[in-house]
Amino acid sequence: MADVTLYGSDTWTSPYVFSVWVALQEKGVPFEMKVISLKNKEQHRPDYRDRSLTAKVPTLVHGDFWLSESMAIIEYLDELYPAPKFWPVFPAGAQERARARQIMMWIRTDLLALREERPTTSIFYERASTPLSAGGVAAAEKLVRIAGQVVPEGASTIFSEFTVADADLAFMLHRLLLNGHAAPPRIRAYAEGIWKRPSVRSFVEHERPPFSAYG
Ligand SMILES: N[C@@H](CCC(=O)N[C@@H](CS)C(=O)NCC(=O)O)C(=O)O
Repeated sequence: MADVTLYGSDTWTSPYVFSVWVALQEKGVPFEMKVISLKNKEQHRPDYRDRSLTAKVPTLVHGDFWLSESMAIIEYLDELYPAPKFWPVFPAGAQERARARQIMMWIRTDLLALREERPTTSIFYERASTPLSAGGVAAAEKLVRIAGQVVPEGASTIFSEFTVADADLAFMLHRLLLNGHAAPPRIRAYAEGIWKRPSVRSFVEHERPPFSAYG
């Protein structure tokens, strides 16, 4: 039996669960996946709420240690299953690692209008049907500009190897791409390349309940 359990949502739409899932898949460690219904407020059940602290997904359980917040989980997993035996979450080199963390934290804290107007349900369920607001357009432009700066010309990853920062950036870019928004060809090619990775596909293609189940 795996001694690591990951809690996610039953709709498989959380970008934060996605990020942890990719890290676990890439590390190749066994883990058990458990899903809860956010629509049914299962995150607020006292047994889950009190152990996760934040009452959110993802939450990782390792033995009797419960941890939520995707960045904290990913950093913990990287210490639990370190390189070189396991795939490293972050690139080699202090500045590259700092850049990866910068990108991941930025993706988690900025571009609110884009996240609201092109929610992850528009990736996995029905596409968005309303145009972006001025704020959404500004967020989309910022995303594309920054992707253009951090992904080198002709490269398929931000750093010399794939990292979770690529998974996060490609996920955010797919809010645009799958909803019919234009992106420079090399940014589209980058995001679509990352989207083909088996660790990413296994989340993207995971079975989901019907759209009405999302809450
Ligand atoms: N900063 C957190 C965000 C986690 C988060 O917002 N998870 C959402 C699902 S995408 C959630 O659990 N929502 C339920 C709620 O807020 O009640 C992380 O990086 O893990």
